[in-house]
Amino acid sequence: MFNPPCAPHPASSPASALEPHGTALRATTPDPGTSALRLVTGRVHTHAARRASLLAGLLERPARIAPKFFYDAQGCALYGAICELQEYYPTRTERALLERHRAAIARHLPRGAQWVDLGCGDGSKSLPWLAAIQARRYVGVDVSPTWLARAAQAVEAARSDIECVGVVTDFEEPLDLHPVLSERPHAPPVLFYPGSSIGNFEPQAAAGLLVSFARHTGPEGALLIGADLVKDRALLEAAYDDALGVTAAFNRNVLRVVNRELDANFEPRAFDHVARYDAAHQRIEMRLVSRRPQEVRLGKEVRHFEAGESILTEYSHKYTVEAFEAMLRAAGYGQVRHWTDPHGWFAVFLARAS
Ligand code: AVJ
Repeated sequence: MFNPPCAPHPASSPASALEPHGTALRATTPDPGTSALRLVTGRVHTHAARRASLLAGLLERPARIAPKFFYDAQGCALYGAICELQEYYPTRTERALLERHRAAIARHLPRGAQWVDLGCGDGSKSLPWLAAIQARRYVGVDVSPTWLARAAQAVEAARSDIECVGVVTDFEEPLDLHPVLSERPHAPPVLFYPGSSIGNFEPQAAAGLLVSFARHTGPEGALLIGADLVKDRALLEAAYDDALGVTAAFNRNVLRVVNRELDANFEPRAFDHVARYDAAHQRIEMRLVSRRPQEVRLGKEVRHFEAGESILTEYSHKYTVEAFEAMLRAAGYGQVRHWTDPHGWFAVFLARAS
């Protein structure tokens, strides 16, 4: 799971448009009404593969649902609301951090770069940077063609001279942007990965993702990445279990996605939203906990849930500056800078080969 597709993003796109095509990237042209966006289809799961992985997770003990399934249209709307909540500090803290230090950060970024917006959503987080570093090309990367087209429209509205390419790819698959990036060999890639979405990955997978980033940025490029920092349990748990219940609705909504994807009959109200901070693993663990013994049909399967039995829906790992810097160095980045907010709640890192 990369970045929430919608600013985060409606995950499911019409299957026909997304049939994987071996590993080669395949160019498709979106409907002309949108933009001069060139759309390239990367590694995407077929609908059948998506359903199979969803079913397999639910039949496991304990059951689990991958966070990418949060982001249907309703999930995107709820995530957008989460980002505006008082308790959910990451979005506004990162935004203020990037605004405050944009000039200092841009000084360390290559000019005339390809700006690679990982999990771009509507592209809004990237717009100020395209000018700041005179980017030559915008490469949106997302699981949803709909969001890619929206991001391209926003970019073209801001910078009509910039080339836009959209790559549809599922972030559960290894990232392979080399064919697209090598089309502009003289424009070093700057990979932009905000929002602490790396937190959804377990440590080994996160380390693997950073290695793949380092392979893509190469000797001339750079990675600009946001990471939420370890802090007081009460602050963290409030951010994932807000008083209004928006995060609870976001979490329960995934059961509606499952009902659609698997012809299931989950009753979202029959599950409690629980968000706990696990200090040993330095992560928020979000779960849906069965309020009573219940049978749930999952297509042809039936899954029994005991009262109190949980479904894991998301990990959100938190980092210390030292630990995250060490992860970037271990991934091959020789030069790492970081900026934090006055509270020390969130950090952005700029990593380069040397
Ligand atoms: C989009 C994955 C960064 O983990 O903080 C927000 C998603 N989950 N509230 C996060 C989320 C619950 C968010 N990320």
